[in-house]
Amino acid sequence: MLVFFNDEQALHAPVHEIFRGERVPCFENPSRADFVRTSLLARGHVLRAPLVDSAALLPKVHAPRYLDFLRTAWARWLALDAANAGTQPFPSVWPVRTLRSDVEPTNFTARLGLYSMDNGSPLSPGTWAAAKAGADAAASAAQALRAGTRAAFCATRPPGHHAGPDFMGGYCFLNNAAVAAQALRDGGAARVAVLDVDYHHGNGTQAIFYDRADVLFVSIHGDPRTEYPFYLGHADECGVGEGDGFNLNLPLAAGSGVAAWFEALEAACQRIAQHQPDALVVSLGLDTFAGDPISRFQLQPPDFERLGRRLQRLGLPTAFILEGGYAAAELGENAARVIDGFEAPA
Ligand code: OKP
Ligand code: ZN
Repeated sequence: MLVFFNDEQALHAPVHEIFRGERVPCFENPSRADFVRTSLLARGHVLRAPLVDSAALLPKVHAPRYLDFLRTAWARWLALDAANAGTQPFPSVWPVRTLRSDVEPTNFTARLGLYSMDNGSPLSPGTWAAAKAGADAAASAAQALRAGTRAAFCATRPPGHHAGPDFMGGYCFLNNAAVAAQALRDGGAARVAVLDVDYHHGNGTQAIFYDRADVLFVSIHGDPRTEYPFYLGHADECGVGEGDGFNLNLPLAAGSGVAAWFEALEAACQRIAQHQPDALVVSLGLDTFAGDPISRFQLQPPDFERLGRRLQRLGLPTAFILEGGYAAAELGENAARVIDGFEAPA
């Protein structure tokens, strides 16, 4: 399978995040990509650097003022105080209901809150470069599919599916899956489907395409009543306006077993086939793995092969975009298994 890997990912390396009120080492860190790289190389895959610039695509899925903020955030953080070089900014105030988000404050922390859904997405000096390279990989995958390649895998980090039209969140900054879907549309695909199998609901991707019928969004995830991102991902979210009927959420109770998960996958695949898309984008979170430290589904390594085989049966040009998966040492193996299943003889 065509695999994109970008070295810039390592430039996004925040040191700690807040977990239960305490600073803990970041779950989403460069070692994740290292394990994926090692595993894929060991299986004989060739890793290619992204070759498409996503700059023109980004404003089609994100608001310009958000992109401006993200691109300049670290420089502005340093401009506040040179000593900030060794510290991480966190938001501390958010424009929730009744507060205004149309007027952009000049205060840095206030802007950070305006453009964040949580305090769990720390910035580091290379965050923009890493996120941009991931979006470039997604655009590269779309271009390859357009040129007739059956499938491509983007070993991207940081992940993207929580990043919405104008906000970061859940370790995500630029929505790589949305970039791929938009690039496929721009390249002539009349209809695209995004299947999000990350443990966490892809609220950002859902929001970006919620009013559109051309991009179907289908997600299998932990029930947001108990699982991040909590405030989106319920079964009654079906789309709005022209997009009504083009959003399908399949939440499962935290702790759900493998059989329930594959039943949901079957429902997801049937809805996707009915959409008759020209291409499929898979938000491939591997945090459904039983050993994931922050998630509660029970998939085992062979189940990732089964997932790959089922997706292969859809018969669609497919772009895999890596999202979550925090059992880092097993991440490479599980990613490789999805590819193996997809490439297994039918
Ligand atoms: C991102 B992706 C643990 C807090 C959890 C949010 C989870 C983001 C998951 N310290 N923070 O969907 O895998
Ligand atoms: Zn996740």
